[in-house]
Amino acid sequence: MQVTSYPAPSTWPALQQRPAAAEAPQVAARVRAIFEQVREHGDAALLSLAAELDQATLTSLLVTDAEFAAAALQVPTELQAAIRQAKANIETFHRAQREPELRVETMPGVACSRRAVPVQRVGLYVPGGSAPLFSTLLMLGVPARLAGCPEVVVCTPPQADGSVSPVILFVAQLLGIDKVVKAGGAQAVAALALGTASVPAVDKIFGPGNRYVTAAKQLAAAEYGVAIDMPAGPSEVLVIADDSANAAFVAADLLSQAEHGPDSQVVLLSDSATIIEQVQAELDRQLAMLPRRDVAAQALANSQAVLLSDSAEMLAFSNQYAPEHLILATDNAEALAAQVTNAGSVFLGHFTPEAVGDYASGTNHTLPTGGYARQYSGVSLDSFVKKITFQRLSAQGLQALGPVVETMAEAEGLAAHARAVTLRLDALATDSAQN
Ligand code: HSO
Ligand code: ZN
Repeated sequence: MQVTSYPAPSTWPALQQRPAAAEAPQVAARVRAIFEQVREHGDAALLSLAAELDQATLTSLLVTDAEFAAAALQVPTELQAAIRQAKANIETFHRAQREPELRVETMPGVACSRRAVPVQRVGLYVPGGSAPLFSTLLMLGVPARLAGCPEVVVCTPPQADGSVSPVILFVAQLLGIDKVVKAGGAQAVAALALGTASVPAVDKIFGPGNRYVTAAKQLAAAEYGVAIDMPAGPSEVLVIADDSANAAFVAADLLSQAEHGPDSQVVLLSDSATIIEQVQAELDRQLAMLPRRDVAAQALANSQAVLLSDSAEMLAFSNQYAPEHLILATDNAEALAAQVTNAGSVFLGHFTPEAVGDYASGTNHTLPTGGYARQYSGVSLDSFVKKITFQRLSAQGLQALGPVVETMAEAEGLAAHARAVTLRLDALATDSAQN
């Protein structure tokens, strides 16, 4: 980690720089070509791209019943139990996010309401590769199910032998998801956006992925009328540690983020030079023990430790950085948390590693990165619903509100709008004259 002591606020933006959001033009061009290939050749394109990019020869794009049946047998019971507990917690937290229908009478006879209705067709992208993140399927599948989305399709890249991680299939079954497509990368996103014989087109695409997946989601959103969960970039954590922090715990948290990928972002803020030194020593010690130490070391090489003067300065820095994950490794974490204005998800105190939120506390781990925590929320139940508004006016309601609308419509020069009201008011006047 690079250490900077007491930087002037004018130099903070340089320290807060994420690695260039490298949407290289080559990536965008390749993604566009893949969309064309999927549009023209559908399933055949997915099969040939699986062979080319995943080195997998597939007999079927969809996971079969036999593959599902075999999956559970391959998942150790201890892992099954852990997954069930995580699922229960994620369900409990997300179920509590349900909102009852909102009904308000804004004026006598003017009834307005709002109701959450599920997005009808959703596509969930679950990354595969060296570490298939089955936890991501829990984080997306649980709220999709709770929201009541009628059609849920999962895409995940096949392994070279043409299989999908049994743990991913186990989780899919637990969630009652029977459509799992062996497709990864931009081609999976293209299939979800365009539809093929095997892959239904969806309304919204969720899930993290590499640069190609991210660029494909952006293209799907920009040109194909498909919604996406959020712009996704490399994962990141910022830790605020004062002298009450345990350096070994802090180092472990930094490393758990660093091991995600070489471009992961790790930031340590402290008002104690001693803590920074201790954390660095712990990083060296713990790094050596990690199977993914090469990845973690690369991420750490681009990471910052910043010595600041007090907690107010640390919070100001953090709010300006807008981290995906914020860990408050301090005794007074509650007081600091109250002042957080920009962050995806916050972990309070010395016994709350980010890892608990990544897997099992109940909060969602699909969170805004790259500074988007300034304006985006993480995935939640809300991400899987639209809120439709309804209104109904009684005759009295229209008699009260109609003149307001007539006046405004006339002022905007929209005579047809005014007439839609006037005709009805006239009819009501005639009715009451006749009665
Ligand atoms: N930290 C990742 C999520 C994850 N961690 C999955 C482990 N598995 C992004 O929030
Ligand atoms: Zn993680």
